[in-house]
This record gives sequence, C-alpha cells and structure tokens, in this order.
Amino acid sequence: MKKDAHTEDLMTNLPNLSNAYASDLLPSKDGKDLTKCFLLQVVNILLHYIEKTFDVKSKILDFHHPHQLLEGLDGFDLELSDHPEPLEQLLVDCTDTLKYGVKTGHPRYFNQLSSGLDVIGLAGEWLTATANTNMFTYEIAPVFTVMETVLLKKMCDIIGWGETEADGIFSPGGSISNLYGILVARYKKYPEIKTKGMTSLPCIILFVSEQGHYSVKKAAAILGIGTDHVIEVKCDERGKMIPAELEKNILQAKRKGQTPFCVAATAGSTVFGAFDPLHDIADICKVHRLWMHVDAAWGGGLLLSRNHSYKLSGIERADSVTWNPHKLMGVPLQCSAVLVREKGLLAACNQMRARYLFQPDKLYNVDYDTGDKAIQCGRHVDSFKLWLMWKAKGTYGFEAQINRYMELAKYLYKVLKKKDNFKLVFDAEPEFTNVCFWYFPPRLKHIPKGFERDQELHKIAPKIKAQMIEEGTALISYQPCGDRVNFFRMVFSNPATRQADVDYLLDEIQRLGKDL
Ligand code: ABU
Repeated sequence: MKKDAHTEDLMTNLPNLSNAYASDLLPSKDGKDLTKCFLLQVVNILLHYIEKTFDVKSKILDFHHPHQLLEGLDGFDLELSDHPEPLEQLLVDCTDTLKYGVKTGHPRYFNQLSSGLDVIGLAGEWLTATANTNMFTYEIAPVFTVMETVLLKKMCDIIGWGETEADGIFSPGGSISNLYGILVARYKKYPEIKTKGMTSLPCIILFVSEQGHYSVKKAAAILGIGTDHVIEVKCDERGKMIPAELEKNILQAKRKGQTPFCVAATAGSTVFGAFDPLHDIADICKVHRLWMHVDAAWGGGLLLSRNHSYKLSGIERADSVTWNPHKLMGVPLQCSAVLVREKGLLAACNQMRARYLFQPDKLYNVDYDTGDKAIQCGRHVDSFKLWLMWKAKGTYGFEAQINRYMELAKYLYKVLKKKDNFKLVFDAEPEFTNVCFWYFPPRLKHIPKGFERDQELHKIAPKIKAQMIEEGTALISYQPCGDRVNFFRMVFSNPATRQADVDYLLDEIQRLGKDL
C-alpha cells in the first residue's frame, strides 16, 4: 500500500519533537499532524522491535538488576517528574522500555506457557487500546460484547456442550477463571452464600491434584473456604490425578463430617503437562454429586487438534472449564475464559444490579449487558484479538500451529533420549508440549546416584539459567518437583520456534554447563 503524500511529507520533514509536548497532540486544535507524526514514530519503534524479536541472532534480553533500572540507564530515568517531558524524550523512553525488556516472541524464548508474538493478535490489541472501552455494557462496547458471546459459544461447542445453552466470561487470567469456577460451584450448592456468607455453610471441601495449579488454593483462601480445606489428591508417576485416591479422599472427608463440593481437575499441568483422567473423575463427581471444574488453562488449546484432543476426553462432562487462549493458542496476554455449562449461574452468583450501569429499561436487549456476571466492574476487552486471530487463521490454522508444537516436543524428546549427558524426567513420550529434563555436567557423572549427587544436580539448572539470562541467548524455566531436584521444563507455545532452536538450546545448555 502506498503511503499518502501527506504522510510521506510528514515523515521526511519531521516536526521537531524536542519542543513538542503531549498537550500539543490531539485533541489540541492544531494537533492532527503532530499526533500522526508521533504515532508513526511509535509504530516505527514497535516495528523495529518486532523485527528484532524474530531475529535469532538478536539477544532475548539485555539483563539489568532492579537497582540498576531504578538508578537510571543512559538517559532512561524511571523517576516521575512534576513537569511534562517533550515528545522526543517519550520516544526515547518507549525505545528503552523495549530495549531493557524481554522479547517473549523470540524463537528461543521458552520460559513460560504464554509466548510468541502474533502480528494479528498485536493488531487486535492495538485496536482494543484505541477503542479504550469497558466490557460491562453493550451500550459502550456493542461490537465487543457480541463478539465475546460468539467466542464463548464457539469455545463451549468445542468443549462439547453444543446441545446445552452454556455460558462464560473472559477474565484477567487463569487464576481468576479458576476462582470463578469454584465460586459458581459453591453458589450452585449453597445459593445462600451470597447473602449469608460462610457462617451459613458447613465445612466445605474441594479437591485438586498435587500437580494442580496453586490458584485453586489461592481461590480457596480468597473465597473464605481456607487452604486447609483443599485436599491435594495423589498423582501417578506421570503427574495425573489417581481416581482411586480422589474417591478415598472424598470418603475420608465425609467420615470427618466435612462436605465435599467440588473437584478441580487439571488438563495440562503447569510443569509436567499432565492430563487428569477426566471421565473417571466425572464418574466420581456424579456419584458424590460434586461440581467438576477442569483447569484447562494450558491444555484447552489442544481441543483444536483432531490428533490430540482425545487427551481431554471427558471435559464435556465438566460443569465449568478454564481455558486460556493466551497460552497454547498464542493470543497476546491476557486472554482467559471461564466457561460454565449451566446458563444463568454466573449472573445469579455475581450480579448486584447496579442501577447506574445495568438499567433494565434500555432500548436494546439487555442480556448483552454481560458485565454483571463478572466479579469486576471495569473489564478490559480481551476478546477482540482472539476473534481477529480466529478470523485470520481459522480453527484449522490454530490446529496446524498446535500440532507443530507437539511435533517439536516429540523431536526434543527423541534427541534427549540419545544424549547421555541429559536425562528425561519421564522415559515415555511426552503427552503434551512440556518436556522435562536434567543436564549432567561431566563432573557429576562420577558421583554415584544418591543424595550427594542430587544436591549438586540441584544447583546446575539455576546456574545455567543465570548465565543464559546474563548472556540473553535463550530462556527456559526450571524447578524442583516433589523429590526431584531442579530440572529444566521445556514448553512449546511459540510459533517462531524451529527445530534448529531446539538444537541450539541443548548446545547452549552444554556450553554453559559443561564446567559446572
Ligand atoms: N499460569 C501458569 C503459568 C506458568 C508458566 O507460564 O510457566
């Protein structure tokens, strides 16, 4: 597309931004050209960053300690001033903010479950920020609220709830979506909770696997249930909840006079990528009349893969589901949905009917004033970027992307199996894109297996990671888990990653770790 002559002229004869201020931009009377020039320069900064992000030769980060950032770096001063700073300085600040940040879309960024930089998603986020509206009513977000319902319906259909009129809402992350699931579970069993509070309830108990996300315990703390009333169910050697253990724990709680009300199953655990046996759990929930929530924050995207969706078989029997498109589907942060099988429950549980927002006598169908279903008042538009990406890729595009991650995980697994200085945490092929492994420097090979070697091995991953951060070459997470000392957790959710980047990572771990 050709730039219009005016823009061309504006970009070649740049106005002097060192004497211009935010107050000179629109809506200032003559601010049109300056606004255009300023924003075009911001876009140039962003484009430069995007190009660098995808360049494997560029560093993922230029690490500085917090005190260095606070002290100020080369004209980048975080302190806030009483007087306005010129637009030129703001452009420098934008450049430096990106310069000292982390390129989460870099092909060798493997640190978190959410990674990658999707250009369409980014465009969606820019548009959302420009529209700058609030999701509480159709009145001020007509397109976005309807889009949200379209997306929620699509996601419910994919889960397998097509026959029922399900419900849901986009929330600020998986932890809050899990909180919603548990909140609604409790409301369904004890609607009086809304008015009478916890004193009206017996001692209620909820169950999650020992590999489940910590947000379940956090939700119990927030909701006044108490973390002591979250039972962590034992897992098998692959990190999946053991149904017999769940049943045993439920019966034990009942014998103690406690009241089980909810099981939070996991579909794609954070560290191991494990999928709980959802049908078995659904059977148990049915017998004991428990709400079944599935935390598929990480694994939900796998439903889009016809090859791999069977791993979530049984999710259609859940009462509520957490699904984060900002993880496997690569939507820019944040984008998380909680989906609830029974329509109307979210509203009944949360609505307060504030008359200044949710007037019943508006000119349109107020069912689209969905904000009262939320626990927040103000709510960011998280749905548009997902909608736009879905339009751009189609469901099959997401599927292809996700299948490729699974292939990369298999590739890494096969390579690791052949290397004698690496050891996989699990011998079997990965079920998801998580691949967990240790690196053994030559020195450790001579120490016999046991406590002393474990103590040394525990220090290896943090040391390698520290070096990686200093050099900015790659980023991967590590953690201990149960009686396993620190190991690396590789995850694939970054569309920019290629096999060569996987090879690079292993070479880099060896380079940084061989003398440790
Ligand atoms: N909500 C879990 C995210 C953890 C991770 O990105 O590793």
